[in-house]
Amino acid sequence: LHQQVRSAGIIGAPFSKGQPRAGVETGPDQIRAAGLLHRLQEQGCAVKDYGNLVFEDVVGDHPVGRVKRARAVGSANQRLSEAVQAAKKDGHTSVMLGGDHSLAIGSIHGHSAAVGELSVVWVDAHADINTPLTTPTGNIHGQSMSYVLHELRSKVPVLPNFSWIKPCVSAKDLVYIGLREVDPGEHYILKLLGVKVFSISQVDQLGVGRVMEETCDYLFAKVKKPIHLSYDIDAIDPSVTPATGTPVVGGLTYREGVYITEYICQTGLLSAVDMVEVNPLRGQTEQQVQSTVNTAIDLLLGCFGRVREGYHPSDYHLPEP
Ligand code: Z70
Ligand code: MN
Ligand code: MN
Repeated sequence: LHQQVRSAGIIGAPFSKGQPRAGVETGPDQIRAAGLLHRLQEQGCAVKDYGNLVFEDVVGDHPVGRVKRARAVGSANQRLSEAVQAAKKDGHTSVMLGGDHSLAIGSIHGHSAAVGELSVVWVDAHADINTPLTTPTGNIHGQSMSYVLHELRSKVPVLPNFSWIKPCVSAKDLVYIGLREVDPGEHYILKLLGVKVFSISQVDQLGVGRVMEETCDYLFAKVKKPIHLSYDIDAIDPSVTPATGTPVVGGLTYREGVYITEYICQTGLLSAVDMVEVNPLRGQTEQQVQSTVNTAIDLLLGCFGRVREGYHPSDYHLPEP
């Protein structure tokens, strides 16, 4: 309908053990209940809903060094990786609804296993690139990128239930947008690897338009790889998306957030998207929850061709008096 025909393969990942706060596992059902599938279909997008994954309950999942709940996270991500591979093999753009951001491990792994080398655009207040040895919290949602980057292989010990993970992304194929709460070890890693970062300060300086132009110029410098968009809802300002585990003041505006999705969609290279860290239990009012969930939906609609300027059918005829 609007530009090319697309199809979304929706995978619900009701998982919260990459971080300590309950409720983020209800994200997929809340996002569906607010009308995601209908809204996608309304804009001409074919939709296949693969339902929610069911995750293994791991007993005796005691900390490994600082890292919390490694076995549950490893097991859940292995299932997710297989689901993303299946969605890609069915020809869809994979849409993973989290759940917490530790799920990017399996989503990126499965995407890469199905299509090969990827570009990753990570939109987040946080870099989520701590290793198991630099993590200040032990929460794996703050470590996801460290498990999938080739360049960190020798810095990351193999955790229980993580041995299936093979690093599959090169540092040069990763761009961050919106960062504003980065730990010292993460900042060191970003500089060491020369990762392209548009912090929220660069968004202020350049404007989101130039940030997206420069993001794509950078990623497409050699070859155009399929894009994996990993979108943490906490990238957006908490005045708009307060229902999330770790809101950080001074985030992307609603408009900047949506523009990122429109721009990525228009490249024609979007191949998988994660929408994570929507936590309805963290909203203080129903309005806060609705604003967060509706923003997550609008970001996903932007990924599938929604444009704010509006549309008309190609055979539109202007009525004459
Ligand atoms: C911190 C850590 C994080 C989201 C918090 C925080 C990471 N850097 N990610 N909330 N979504 O625990 O590693
Ligand atoms: Mn994150
Ligand atoms: Mn975050």
